[in-house]
Parts: sequence; C-alpha cells; structure tokens
Amino acid sequence: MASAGRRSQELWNRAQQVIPGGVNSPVRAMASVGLTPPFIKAGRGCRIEDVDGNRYIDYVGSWGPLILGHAHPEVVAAVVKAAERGTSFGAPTEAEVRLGEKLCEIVPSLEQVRLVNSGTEATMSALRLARGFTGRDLIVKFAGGYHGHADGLLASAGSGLATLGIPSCPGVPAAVAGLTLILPYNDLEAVEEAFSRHPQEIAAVIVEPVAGNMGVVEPLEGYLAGLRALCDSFGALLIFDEVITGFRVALGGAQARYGVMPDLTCLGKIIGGGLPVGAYGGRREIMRKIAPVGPVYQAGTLSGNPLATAAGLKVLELLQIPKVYETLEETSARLYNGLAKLFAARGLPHYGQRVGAMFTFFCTEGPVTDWESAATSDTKLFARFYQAILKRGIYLAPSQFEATMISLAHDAEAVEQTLAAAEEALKEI
Ligand code: HOZ
Repeated sequence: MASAGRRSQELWNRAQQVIPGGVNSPVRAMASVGLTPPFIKAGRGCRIEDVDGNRYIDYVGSWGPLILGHAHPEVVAAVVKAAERGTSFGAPTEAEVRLGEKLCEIVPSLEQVRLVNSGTEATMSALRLARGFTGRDLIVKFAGGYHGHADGLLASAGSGLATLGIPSCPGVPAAVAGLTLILPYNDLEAVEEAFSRHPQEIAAVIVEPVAGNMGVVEPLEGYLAGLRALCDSFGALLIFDEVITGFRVALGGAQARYGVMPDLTCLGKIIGGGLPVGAYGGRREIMRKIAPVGPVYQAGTLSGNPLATAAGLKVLELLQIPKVYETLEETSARLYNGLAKLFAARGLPHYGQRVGAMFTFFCTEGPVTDWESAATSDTKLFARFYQAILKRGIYLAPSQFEATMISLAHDAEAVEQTLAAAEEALKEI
C-alpha cells in the first residue's frame, strides 16, 4: 500500500474496526488502486482537502451529484434556509411539488415523477412498477451496467462489483437472479434474440443510456432507438437509468441528447445537489399504477425531504442559466483532449470516451463498446497512473471502471494544473 497521511491512516485503522472494510461504499476503499484512501475534511468549488491538509482537484464530485462543485454558496444557503424551517415532516410540502414540476419540465419523457432517497431506490421501484404494469416478471439488463444494489440487478454489474471482480452477489436468491437476463451492451441482436425466446415474459429493459459504471461507454449509433423499437414490438417497457447521465450529458439527460424517449426514467445524484435523493417517473398511464392511486406499493419516510428538495431546486435553477452546458462541454473537451494527447505522446495503450461532462480513459487499445472490451483494460497500469497523479494533487475516481466527472467549478486554472500533473504522472509510470 502506498502511504496515506498520518491522520488519514489513523482514521483508516479506526474505521477498519467499526465499518466493514473501513468504508460505507466499497469503491471508496481504493483497494483496486492499492492505496489507503485520504479522509476528506472539506471541499469548495472543484477542490477538496483531506484531514492531513493535502489539497486535491476533485474529479469524483461525490460520484456525480456535484455538477456545481462543492459547497456552492447558493445551494448551501438554500439548504440552511430549509433546515431552519424543519428537516422532515413526512407530509406533503410545496418544494416537492415544485421539484416535480421542474423535473417534468426539463426531462422530456416525464409526465409524472415520484421522489425517493437514492438511485438504488429509484431503479428498484421502477422495476417493480414495470412488472406491475405489464404483469410480466423478467427484466433485461446489460453486463457492466450498474443500477444500484437491489437484488436482481447485481449480476454482471459494473461499478464496485466490476472493480472488485464480483460476478454475482451471494445473498441474492437464485430465484430472483433467474428473473434477470444479462445481455451484452450495444448489441441489439442479443436483445432481439432474448425477446424472441421470451416474447410475452419480459417486463422491461433497463439501461444506462450512456454507460457510466463500466467506465464511460457511448451507445452505438441507432442502439437506443433499436431498444425502443424492440420494447414497443414486444410490449415491454424501456427504462433509462439516468442517475448519472441526467443533467450531465445534457440538461434533459441522454434522452434529450439522443432523442429517444424511455417509458420510465430513473434519476438521482444531481437532482439532490449532494443530498440523498432519487426519483423515478414516466408516462402518466404507467405512473398511475403506483399507490395510492394504483396497487404498486412504494413509500419512504424521508422521500421528498425538505433539504434534498431545496438543494435540488437550486441546482436545477442554476443549470437552466443560458450557456451553462456550453461551458461544461468546453471544459470537459479541453481536459479530455489534453489528456488524450499526453497518453498518445507517451505511447501508452489508451482508449478514451467522452459524453458531455463525463469521460473515461481505458488503459487498452480499444475500441471499447461493452463490458467485455472494457475489461481488457490494464488495471495495473491504471493503478500506477492513479497513484502517480493522486500524489500530484489530482483526485480521480479510484477505479478504471468509473467516470471522470467535470463540474462548472473546474476552471481553466484547474484544467491546466491537471494536465501538468498528468504529464508528470505519465512520465513516472
Ligand atoms: N456507486 C458509486 C459509483 N458508481 C459509488 C458510490 C460511492 O462510493 O459513494
């Protein structure tokens, strides 16, 4: 293990005693890059500081929510103001209505939306709804796709499971896992074949419209439209998991960027501005099946809580300022293109993919179109690069199979500093 600062190391030792693996979410342990994680004390804009006083430019952004950067003053003020009025009522509030209206206004396919507390809850509830609506049991997911940690979504999943090499999760009953068909991403023929084998049994196809949890992998031309057409032909619902892509690859998410409308959309991360939140929504006809209107049950004490809704509303308001997405696109492209040049100049195997404000450089010659090709990456080389750049003050997601997240707080200075650090890091490895 490379050495962490003294205070981080102390906290790490204590954490091991009381928290499994020392972390409350596995990838944070930094095991796959051979490090002890720095413990973070504070963040402002695109910069974070650890408990030993080391400063980093942050490209994790809490794994996506912080598109405005850390501790944005207007978001903080909105949360404080809301907290002063009470943190939770378990009763309807005006802010929930306003957030629901805002989401339906911005995300093209949403007619109604239900707020929950995490992306996992959103996908789990959307699948239950799809099953309740269609009266069918099977679902299709794609290898390397990650939709949170609900039973039935953990087989061949990306993100932490891909990072740790866990192909399927003990504790998920075989009967539940058996209801999930795992297919390769970006392969329409495989989906067509699954539908012809089970023409009346597939309730839904759930997909990250731009994969973000096997690293960033863009849908091939026509892929999303092809999924739409197949779901229509066989009476299944198409679910876009836009927990990462929502408000990141475009204001209206991947569905706006690619012009393909799902039946149901799962959201999270950005819509809570860094507070715990999730949402699922879609066509009114489907959403009407949810209790109390319909019989598909789903509930939550803290759902639509005042702090998350206040933060979410403020973030969405600031994202609707003209030119915001042009700025994000420019920053993301400048950093991505600069890194691509540096990798190429050093002659290292690399294959980059960028969509809007998220990208990944895979340590492989590529092309990367699915999990099988993503998995050809040299994760040892990635780990060496990771260690070399972290010690130069650049905090990337500690896994080859995650996305680099760009925020509006990443200014020209941060980009230049990052490229200079990357150049040095690449020389070292
Ligand atoms: N599932 C997240 C990455 N795609 C990790 C969340 C976390 O560790 O905070």
